[in-house]
Amino acid sequence: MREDVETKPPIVSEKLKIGKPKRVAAGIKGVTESFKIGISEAGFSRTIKTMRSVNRFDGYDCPGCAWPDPDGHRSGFEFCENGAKAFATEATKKRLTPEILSSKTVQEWSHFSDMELDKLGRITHPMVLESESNNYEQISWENAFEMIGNAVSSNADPNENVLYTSGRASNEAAFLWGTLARQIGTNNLPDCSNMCHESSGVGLSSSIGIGKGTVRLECFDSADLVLVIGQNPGTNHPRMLSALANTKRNGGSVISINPLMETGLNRFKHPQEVIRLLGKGTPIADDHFPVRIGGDQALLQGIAKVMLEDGNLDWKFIDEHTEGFEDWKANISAAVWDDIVTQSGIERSRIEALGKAVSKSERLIICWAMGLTQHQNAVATIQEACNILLAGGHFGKPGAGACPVRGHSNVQGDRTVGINHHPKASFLDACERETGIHMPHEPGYDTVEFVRAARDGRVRLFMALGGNILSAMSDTEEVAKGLREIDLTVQISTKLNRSHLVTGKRALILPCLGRTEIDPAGFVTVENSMGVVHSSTGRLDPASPELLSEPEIICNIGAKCFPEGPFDWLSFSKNHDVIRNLIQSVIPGFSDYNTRVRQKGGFYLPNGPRDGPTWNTPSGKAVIHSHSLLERQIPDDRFILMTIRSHDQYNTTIYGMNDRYRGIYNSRRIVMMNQGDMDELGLQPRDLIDLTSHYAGKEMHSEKWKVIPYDIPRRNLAAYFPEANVLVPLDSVAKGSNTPTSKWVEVSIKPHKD
Ligand SMILES: Nc1nc2c(c(=O)[nH]1)N[C@H]1C(S)=C(S)[C@@H](COP(=O)(O)OP(=O)(O)OC[C@H]3O[C@@H](n4cnc5c(=O)[nH]c(N)nc54)[C@H](O)[C@@H]3O)O[C@H]1N2
Ligand SMILES: Nc1nc2c(c(=O)[nH]1)N[C@H]1C(S)=C(S)[C@@H](COP(=O)(O)OP(=O)(O)OC[C@H]3O[C@@H](n4cnc5c(=O)[nH]c(N)nc54)[C@H](O)[C@@H]3O)O[C@H]1N2
Ligand SMILES: [Mo]
Repeated sequence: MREDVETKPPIVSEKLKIGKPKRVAAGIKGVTESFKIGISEAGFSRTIKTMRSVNRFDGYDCPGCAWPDPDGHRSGFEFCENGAKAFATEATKKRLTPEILSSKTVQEWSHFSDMELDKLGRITHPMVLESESNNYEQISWENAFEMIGNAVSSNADPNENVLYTSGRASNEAAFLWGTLARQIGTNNLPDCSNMCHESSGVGLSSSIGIGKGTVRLECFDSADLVLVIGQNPGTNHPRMLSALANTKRNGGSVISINPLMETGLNRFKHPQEVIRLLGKGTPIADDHFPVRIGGDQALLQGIAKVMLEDGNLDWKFIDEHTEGFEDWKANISAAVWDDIVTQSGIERSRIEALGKAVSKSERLIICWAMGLTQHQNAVATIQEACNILLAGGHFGKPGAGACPVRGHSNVQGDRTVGINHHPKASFLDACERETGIHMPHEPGYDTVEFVRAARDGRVRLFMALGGNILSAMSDTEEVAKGLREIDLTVQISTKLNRSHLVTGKRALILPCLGRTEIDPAGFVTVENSMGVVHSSTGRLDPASPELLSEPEIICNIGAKCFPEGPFDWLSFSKNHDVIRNLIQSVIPGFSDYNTRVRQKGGFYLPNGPRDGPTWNTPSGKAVIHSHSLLERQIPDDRFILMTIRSHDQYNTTIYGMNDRYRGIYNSRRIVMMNQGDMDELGLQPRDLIDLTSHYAGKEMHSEKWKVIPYDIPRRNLAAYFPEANVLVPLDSVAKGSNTPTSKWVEVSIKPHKD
């Protein structure tokens, strides 16, 4: 089906410029960049208006990331450079009208780069791609909903329907989306979380009884030690640097564990504290451990070894609150230093010093993101981190705890309100009671299982509430194969991306309001990375009068699929308060939802390990899990590649071609390599190489990457996603969470020959 539509962005020759990585994050440059980007895309007055309201108590929730806002005082401008880019890309004045979109075939559009597609602007009207056509055409909302209703009723097996969610969807939209899937009769609810923090959810749930972090923002003020593992906050969670600066100011230490020394962790100038802008900025990390890719489990076991030898543990806490300690102690004692040092790439004496600091800490926070979650042993590694926190008694007190730093601004909320392919029976029972809809209990597909099912011809309808499954998922070609097998693919979205071009036999685009825009049904709500539920109110005029809110789109689909009831879909379409009343009756923790969410800053959801500590586990205690290290044999000619974000992208949305903090300009098709490895292979900066990934006998190829020298451990490489997703094998996943191993791709390298 339209096999000639390009699944990947074109390879163009760019003039790559290599500079020095930046030593200081944010500062004046961060502020000027923010305004420059905003004003160029959205215009002066819209930029000022929106930037004044972002993350304010009565403003809109920045779609840039899930980092929380202060509970108390907030400055006039609570923004960061990347929040500004996220705003500008949505509030842009450019419009992708039906005339423009239909003027080219999907094949022609597919030769545009991802950045060029995004820069076409906001989609203004519902559009359809008919099976015999290569051009999208305008369709009425009514006919579009009808088409979906017919598709659902003609699919004999409910499991032929799949509903994907990207983590920007509000609680209201997500709750309705999950309900729609279940009324269709399936739990096929893959979501971006499957590719993101699923490993954290799985690991933490079984260790501490909740799949979420256990710290509040103010904990950073009183922590005496914060470990930042596998995370690049300077680019991806810039407002986190303020919290880390507070830790430092109050005498605490920050330690970075990352193959790369990321900008922002060295020095940070708060963009909102103008007085400080001219100074040198706050130094953040006291120490940096350049762990080898995938070496964290070993490093954490090394730290645990030192803690156990020191004996400076919280014995009372261990006794009262945990199980599994003795097994863990035996397991860690048996771990061999040679393996720990080889896998982590860090000398024993350095690990011992780190272990001592951790063992001495009275209030320890461990933060992590994709550097831990996207590995084969991700769940085990996260549980090792949790073990360290449990052994030191770092739960249920201020200044301490687990802090998985979420990505998409409402990915955590979506999970809370039911976007889950294996929901709990208690949730389904409550849903059934309150909606009258019979709820299926059989687990559904996650993203990997969806791709397999689609590829094997077992999916007939795919609908996406935002996102870009084609480019975000591993193994781009397999995803394309899968999507092309499907009868109808539907994208509810704001901007065009490659998932609108590589489609099912027929395809629909349903354009929706964004966060920044006025929604006649009222504000929506989201949950940040620390479990605070709060409101988000758009203030800008919608990009087009045709746009509908996500909840209204979902309600109309529901009404067309199930006109006979028992659920009165349309009664939820015009007032978001009504949806919140329903959520409140189904999900614990949301009592007085509509009242409490109108209070300044919203409200915290209950969190046993943080508030008690109490543990919602089968035994009522936190579980210390023991794991062995993976045994890995990497052939001599192979490298380990991690796929990461540049400073100029939001996942698959490419804002620009620079990675300013890393000193890489004007190209994204680069591979960062240690100078020693380049010398050994006789490679010069900018030389073109071809990459082949290897997994379980399968090889995947990608050509023409420019190599650049970078301060990265030997035999480790870094490249940007989504371009590098063609190299990540579908079957290479984290054990227990099924998350693609985007940070561990075994590759071999050849110089490119024309
Ligand atoms: N501006 C901007 N903000 C974003 C996003 C964006 O794309 N752009 N995306 C959002 C989303 S959805 C998410 S999930 C977050 C992602 O936030 P991050 O997790 O910070 O994003 P990545 O670029 O994937 O960076 C992973 C970091 O882990 C390190 N790393 C890789 N492998 C390993 C390893 O084996 N061990 C250790 N210790 N470190 C490793 C890399 O060097 C890198 O610094 O950001 C969110 N915020
Ligand atoms: N190799 C590799 N792959 C990865 C990762 C990695 O580190 N390496 N990271 C993974 C992670 S952490 C994540 S979270 C996923 C992200 O996966 P996704 O969430 O699927 O992808 P995004 O790029 O965030 O989706 C962007 C699209 O969302 C739509 N959109 C934007 N705003 C709105 C809105 O308000 N409403 C609606 N309905 N649509 C909107 C626009 O059309 C835009 O093009 O990617 C994963 N893929
Ligand atoms: Mo993410």
